[in-house]
Amino acid sequence: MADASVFRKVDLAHGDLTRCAVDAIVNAANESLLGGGGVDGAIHRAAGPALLEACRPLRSCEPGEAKITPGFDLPARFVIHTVGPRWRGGDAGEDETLRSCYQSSLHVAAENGCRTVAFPAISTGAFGFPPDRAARIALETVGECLAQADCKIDRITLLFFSEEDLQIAQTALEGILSPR
Ligand code: AR6
Repeated sequence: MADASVFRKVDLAHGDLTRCAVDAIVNAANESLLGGGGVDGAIHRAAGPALLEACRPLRSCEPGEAKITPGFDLPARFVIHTVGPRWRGGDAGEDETLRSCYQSSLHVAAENGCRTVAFPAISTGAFGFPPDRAARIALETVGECLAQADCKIDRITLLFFSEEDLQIAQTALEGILSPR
């Protein structure tokens, strides 16, 4: 587990990802990368139609992988599109795929010179992943990435759309920082 001090570089917040002025926001997309509902729909609406045109040549994205486009009309410079797992009860590799979404997104971010990255709660909407389990995986994975000696990311925001989901994540962080 990552040293607790790495979490000084992690912000847990409540808000709308499309308003985040960071180097890259992460989109919880589907395999087609051609848009959808939830945060994906909101990102495409706020970025403008050029985002869809930039996604077409990427063709598709496997669950756990990540691909990058410009942010177009968004305040964020880039959008990193990742595809979370669909919840199937927890024994179908969902945790590993979700972990891979965070790892792949941060890898792509660093490759493109991003220092600040904001994530939504991947898979916890339409894909049905339990929010407490997802928050713990998100925190552990970004903590491990930030703890690597060669990590070039300065700040990671985990952005929750509801106060309730933010509270769940704060409780998950307390559990990681002071395990019983
Ligand atoms: N800012 C931040 N978080 C948001 C926003 C927003 N503007 N809008 C929604 N959320 P979801 P998934 C939260 O369903 O579960 C799409 O149709 C939301 O409350 O967006 O990975 C894609 O095309 C929830 O906590 O993504 C895929 O088909 C979280 O974002 C599918 O949904 C994720 O919910 C992906 O499902």
